[in-house]
Amino acid sequence: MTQELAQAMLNGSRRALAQLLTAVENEREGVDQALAALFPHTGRAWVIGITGAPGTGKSTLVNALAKAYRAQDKTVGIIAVDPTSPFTGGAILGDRIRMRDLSGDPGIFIRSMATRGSLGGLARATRDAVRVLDAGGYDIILVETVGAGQNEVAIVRTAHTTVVVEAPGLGDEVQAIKAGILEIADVLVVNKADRPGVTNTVRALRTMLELGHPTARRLISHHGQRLEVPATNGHDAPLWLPPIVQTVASENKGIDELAAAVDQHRRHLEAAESLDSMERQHIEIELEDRLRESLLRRLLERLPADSVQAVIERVQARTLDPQGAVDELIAQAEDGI
Ligand SMILES: Nc1nc2c(ncn2[C@@H]2O[C@H](COP(=O)(O)OP(=O)(O)OP(=O)(O)O)[C@@H](O)[C@H]2O)c(=O)[nH]1
Ligand SMILES: [Mg+2]
Repeated sequence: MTQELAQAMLNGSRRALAQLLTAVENEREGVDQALAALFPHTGRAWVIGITGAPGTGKSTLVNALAKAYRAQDKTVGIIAVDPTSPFTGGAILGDRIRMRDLSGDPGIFIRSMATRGSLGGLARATRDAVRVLDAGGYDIILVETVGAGQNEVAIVRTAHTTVVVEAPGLGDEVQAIKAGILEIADVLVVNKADRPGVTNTVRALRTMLELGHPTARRLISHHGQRLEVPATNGHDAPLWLPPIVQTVASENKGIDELAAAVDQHRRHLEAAESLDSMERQHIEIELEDRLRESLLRRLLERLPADSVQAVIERVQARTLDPQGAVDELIAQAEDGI
């Protein structure tokens, strides 16, 4: 059934695309075969991750950026990932309303996704959803996630360009270091630049960026003058220092500059021939994730129903150590894996 959906989507059916995304989100039976059929058609889209603290304006920015790409005649797929409970649903409803003005355009496809299971499940669903849109022929794929710990790391494993969104006056600068979110930024956005405190936020971010990239610029002394030269990564490819772009997403200000910065990052990766190694790294991480997930599932399927509970009790009673418990569970399922 999903195989036919895959074919219908490749033939341009929007309805089939929507159904496939639902199948991915719900891990429906047969979805793996559909994804396998689509896989040869992937690898063309440029995937942009948009992450940042709640309320910084990510959805508004995604909306504005999508319009800018449409003006360049590029088609755009949007995935808004909501890691919160599916029962609150507030954020998604808000996103739907904010992005409503995009919805009549056949060159745009928007999908919100919520976690139902683990964070790992969400990362997998997001990756697969990106693939579906990629195979569907969308030129640009925008993935919005709330920067809340491990989420933004998952996005980096999917995105070519990661945009980190900050806003003035939230003490976000401090949050950013705590979450290590700056380290994953290819482009930094200070949105809500119409609000007071913008210059402070930009200055704080710039300082932190330079601290975080101590090799990004080298100061050399040349005939008594201090010269700044770009450092290299050892292969004579210049390092990328994330630009800081100021935007007012709600007024469409700074959006073309943001699109230009993303484009520059893309050209940087292409010129430095880093794209191949980036893709190889993404694949390696993905295979490791999938392997871990598959092996665990197989192991659990082969164990008697109460064996995990039984070892938990023994560990709690200190009659078995945790690694011993793992060895024992594996031994019980040995012939199965
Ligand atoms: N003043 C101002 N308000 C903005 C700007 N951009 C967005 N907003 C407003 O900020 C609020 C939050 O915007 P969203 O786009 O929903 O923010 P978000 O980061 O997607 O929020 P979550 O998905 O809930 O984390 C909305 O009321 C927007 O209208 C801006 O540039 N300036
Ligand atoms: Mg949002």
